[in-house]
Amino acid sequence: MSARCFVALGANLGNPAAAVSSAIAALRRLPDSEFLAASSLYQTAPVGLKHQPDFINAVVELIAVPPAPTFLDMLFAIEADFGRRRSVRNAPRTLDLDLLLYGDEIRDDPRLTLPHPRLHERAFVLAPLAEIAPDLVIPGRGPVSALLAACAGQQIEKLVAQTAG
Ligand code: PH2
Ligand code: MG
Ligand code: MG
Repeated sequence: MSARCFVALGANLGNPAAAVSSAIAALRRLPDSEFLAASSLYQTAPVGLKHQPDFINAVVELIAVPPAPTFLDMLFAIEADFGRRRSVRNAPRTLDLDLLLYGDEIRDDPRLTLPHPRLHERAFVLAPLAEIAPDLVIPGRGPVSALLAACAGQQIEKLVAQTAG
């Protein structure tokens, strides 16, 4: 069994652009999965708790072989490697990895809700997702492009990739 997955990355402590870039590299190296694409990095205003630093966000696409709960554990292990300490909900973080979609699986259990329950209302997820999968339709929610259009007003800025030399 395998599934086309999308994972959202977010960070707003330390050097968040470096953290997100090296987390993308860690996702490329994940066993039992095939890395397909990474979006640009985006600088985004915090949603939820307002008085915290801007975030760096991105989304990656991969094919995962492990079942969704096992794959989620692999994401949590990467968060832990990046020094993530869990405190209050929506607190600043060194690295957050959210499983957005695992194929077209729909589930709602205490550990894992699929599709991610807030992805459809967050420009910081929808913009990088639309960049790498413009024709994607979110099960139960609709086309990613229409969802993103409905999020106008949320402050996000695509960062231009720095080229060496
Ligand atoms: N993550 C949150 C809450 N708010 N805001 C932005 N801009 N980016 C995030 O990644 C983010 C957030 C909870 O995980
Ligand atoms: Mg999150
Ligand atoms: Mg999370």
